[in-house]
Amino acid sequence: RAGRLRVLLDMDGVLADFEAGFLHRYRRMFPAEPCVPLSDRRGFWVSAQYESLKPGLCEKAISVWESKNFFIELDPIPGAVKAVKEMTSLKNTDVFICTSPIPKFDHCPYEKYAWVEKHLGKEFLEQIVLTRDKTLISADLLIDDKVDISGVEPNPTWEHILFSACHNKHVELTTPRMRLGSWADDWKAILDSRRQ
Ligand code: UMP
Repeated sequence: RAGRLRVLLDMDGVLADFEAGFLHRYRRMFPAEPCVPLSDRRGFWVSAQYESLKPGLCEKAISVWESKNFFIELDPIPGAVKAVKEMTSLKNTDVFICTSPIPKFDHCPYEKYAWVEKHLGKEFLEQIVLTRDKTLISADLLIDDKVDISGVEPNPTWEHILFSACHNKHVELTTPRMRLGSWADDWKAILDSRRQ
């Protein structure tokens, strides 16, 4: 595959709107409990921020994304579907979805596949990588909204592009790292900067 660019796209927070879907369902399931507006979200772990808001809310937050139909009902992030289709049609470009399923496997892995079929089409099911450790997967780029991506491989092959999200937009990046503010930004230029 010499001369081709391989891109990994994270799913939650990059293609599917996990944060908005979570808040919406949490308020429906726990109307009497306090919540964190998206503008106040800090840190990747929703469960940790909710626990610090009130003891016991960690468990309640987890029960939200463990519930049936949570993942399939997530709305696409604005511009994501168009961008993925466009990226896939680019010359010399291989696009994969790289996503970490939650350990409770009753619904999540199934619904992630169903979401991809629904929004990107059956052909795209071939491009899904489910892994809890993204450092194992080799690629040129990983577009992901999680600030710290680590695992057993100390030197992943990919360059991490931080996709902006409500929980990371205040984070100041230390090492010279690129950000993609949204799918309206120039993601093609970022891909081109990594081409040989
Ligand atoms: N997730 C948690 N706890 C949280 C927030 C998210 O377990 O507080 C899970 C749900 C998503 C998964 O399915 O993380 C997303 O992982 P990435 O693929 O985006 O790294």
